Amino acid sequence: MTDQSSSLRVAMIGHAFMGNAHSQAWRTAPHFFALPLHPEMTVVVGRDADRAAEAAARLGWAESSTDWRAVIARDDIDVVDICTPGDTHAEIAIAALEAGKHVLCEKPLANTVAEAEAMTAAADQARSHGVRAMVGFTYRRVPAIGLARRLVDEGRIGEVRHVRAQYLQDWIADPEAPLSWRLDKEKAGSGALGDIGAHVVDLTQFITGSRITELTGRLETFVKERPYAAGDTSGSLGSGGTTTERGPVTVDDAASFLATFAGGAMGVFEATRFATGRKNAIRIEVNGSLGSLAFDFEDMNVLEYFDAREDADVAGFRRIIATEATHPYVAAWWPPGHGLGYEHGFTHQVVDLVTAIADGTDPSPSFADGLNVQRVLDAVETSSLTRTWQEIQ
Ligand code: SOE
Repeated sequence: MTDQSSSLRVAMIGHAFMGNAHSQAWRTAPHFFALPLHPEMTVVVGRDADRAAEAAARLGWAESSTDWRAVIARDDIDVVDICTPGDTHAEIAIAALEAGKHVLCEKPLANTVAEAEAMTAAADQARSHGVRAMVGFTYRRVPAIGLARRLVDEGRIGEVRHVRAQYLQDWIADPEAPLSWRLDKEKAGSGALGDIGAHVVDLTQFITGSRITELTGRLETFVKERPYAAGDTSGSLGSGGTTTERGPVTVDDAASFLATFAGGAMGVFEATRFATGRKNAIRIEVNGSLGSLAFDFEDMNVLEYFDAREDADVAGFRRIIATEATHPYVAAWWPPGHGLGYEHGFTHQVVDLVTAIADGTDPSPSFADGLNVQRVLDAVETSSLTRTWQEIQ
């Protein structure tokens, strides 16, 4: 019998790629971190009963269901974790918040600014009843990224002047890769822009502590038609068989934009799934008046730091291996140099969410932060269509 005052009973909606990542986080977090509340993996929800039951057994959920509405109505659920495509986020999140459940929602928060506004309003309303809402920009929780933020905060690189950010993948560079839901505007909202560009918008604003105020952007769709997928592509990125029939790609393949930050820095952004050879390269470089920082997720345990105050004859970028116990989140894991991976960001997300719920504080990034990112994405789309600069509210 569970002590309900110290447990947090979780329902997860969706069990594909993100559901797998979230499941390992819920499973692992209590084993490595001293959490103030104990997560119970109560129920996983999917559209197909057999596949949901298989996912429950494989991923460690006590039960499965095909009815998210019924699950949200249950008294024995405290947290709803949304791992479904973007077109369902608003409906599920708002229903869960109205039912008094804490919500963790995958990124981007929604498919449109209007949906993100409604979700943020629901989160504001729910907060007055002690209910918390968080959006899953997990890369904030990579130790090297946390360290970058800390160094900027401490003034180590001085005034930030340049922000250079790229998110590069190549999983649909092959024109015969199947038309997955991520290439369907109805389901995904946008393409590279929202799926991966959203991450670098969040990361650069997080690291610099400064918001984007204006931008001009361009979207491109290189491959306008693709073969339909032969099977279910929900859990994979572009792999699997295809049919002979083809359908339209309704999202961008690549996005780029120039931006201005509130603190005066100039930003250059790029997000693409056509950067052949780049698998998950999140590259961020920040140049300040006193130094620079550089990060690449393909070498995710390293943060490069240049201190412009050092003597020129010995100055140079140093590779900080962000695996010291003094680096964010690392103390709970391995001895120095033993490295963390993609999945640890999700574990840290669970730690921060559970801690915020227990402390009665707002988790970060909040739905309001997710709404801000949505406005940036929307501005890039409008700018691309109208060939104009756009201001962000
Ligand atoms: C696919 O491009 C994807 O899985 C994104 O949806 C994730 O947010 C990113 O972490 C990895 O790539």
